[in-house]
Amino acid sequence: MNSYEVNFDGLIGPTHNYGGLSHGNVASKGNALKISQPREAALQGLKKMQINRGLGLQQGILLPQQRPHLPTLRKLGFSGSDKRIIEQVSNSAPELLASCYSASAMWTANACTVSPSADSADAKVHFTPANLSSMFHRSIEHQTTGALLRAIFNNDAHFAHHSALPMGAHFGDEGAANHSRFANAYNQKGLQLFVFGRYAFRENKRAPSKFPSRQTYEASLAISRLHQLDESQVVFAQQNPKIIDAGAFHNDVVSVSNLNAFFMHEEAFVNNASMKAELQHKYEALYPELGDEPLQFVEVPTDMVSLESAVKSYLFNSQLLKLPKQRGMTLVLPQESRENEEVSTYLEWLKTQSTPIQDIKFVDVRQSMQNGGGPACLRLRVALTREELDATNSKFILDDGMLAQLSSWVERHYREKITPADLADPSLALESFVALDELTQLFGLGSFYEFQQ
Ligand code: SUG
Repeated sequence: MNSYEVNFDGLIGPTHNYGGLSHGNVASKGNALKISQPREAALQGLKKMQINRGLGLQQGILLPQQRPHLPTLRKLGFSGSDKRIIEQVSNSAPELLASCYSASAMWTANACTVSPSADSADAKVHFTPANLSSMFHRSIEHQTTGALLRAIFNNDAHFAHHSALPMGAHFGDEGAANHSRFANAYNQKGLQLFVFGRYAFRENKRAPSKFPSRQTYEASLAISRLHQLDESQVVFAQQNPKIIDAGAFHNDVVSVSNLNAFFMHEEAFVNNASMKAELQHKYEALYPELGDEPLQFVEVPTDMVSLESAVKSYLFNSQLLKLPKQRGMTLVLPQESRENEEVSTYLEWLKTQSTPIQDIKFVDVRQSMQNGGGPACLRLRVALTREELDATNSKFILDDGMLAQLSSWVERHYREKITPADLADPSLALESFVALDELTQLFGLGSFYEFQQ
């Protein structure tokens, strides 16, 4: 094998909590102020990484960010020692606490957009951290994300790093969660699908009415320019406003792809038929030798799975994996899909059909799910050639030894529970920094976090 899709999962940070911070994310709002279980959350995440590694895949990892993020609170006018800042904020602006404590960087599908070297004019892998400008607690992620990506993909001959797009509503960008790539192999030229929720500079275009649409067309277009993609290899499609209003705040809540397969809800896009036709047409032009219908659409009709069930179960927020030597693909779903009657009936039916999805597995990531993050949210896909994988910082490609060390690190440092009131306790901040300091040593990162500088 000489090319890989490496999944980089987010290591769930020690301050994982339910802040109810994301308007339009049904689970985040529904579980607001619940007691969280950070230790369990992180172990669930590590277990998922271990299972996928056990399937014969390369498994990468991205680290949690410094939380609470005191530099943000300082920017907002709070001053003094760390302890004093936390006390001031909890007394005078408690609404800021959960945002600055959020472990939301765990959802690495929102870390950045990645374009593989096979697609970019300069033959490099391109990374643009997502500005996540729609949600305050997420808008403070991109700088550390960029620094982490540079530390992992630290080789100018192979990797090109961009800054996040300008902040603000016009260029709202949520990264790989709204981006899919289709190709015959990871190291062959492919087709990139950019999905957006609204136009920022054009009037009278359809947009959701109830919930925010986080990604703009203009942001997607800017990423495709930065990544030096050819027009013949990109498609832009608008997500159905109705589905955003039903709670699908990212496109990966209603579709997932891998290689030549696209698993999607029939109401996912404004104009399914024209989007599919454009994808098929451009894909055929890329691979004329493949003959008719080289792209395989597995489209789920509303009368089999309603929008409500799709959003509740996170059926589509699954990992569609091509395992070594496997003919078809494996769909790794959140266990909530099995618990939803409509979805489990659909999955039983799907098993009897001839589609690229040959196998179905379930994982328990319930702690993340309760904040609206399923198996697919927890991972960033990076397609790499063998040479690029060799040029990647090997500490971040997991082996059994590192997985065991990380589990032990979690067991030693994480609280079993966090209540909303615990965020006012400065010792939680201290514990988190002690844990992160040890983590940077495990990964040989030096003084990476602001509190270490
Ligand atoms: O941005 N939830 C995240 C979930 C992100 C899921 N990612 C993808 N679909 N790719 C979000 O809404 C909730 C945090 C809280 O309420 O505490 C949160 O940020």
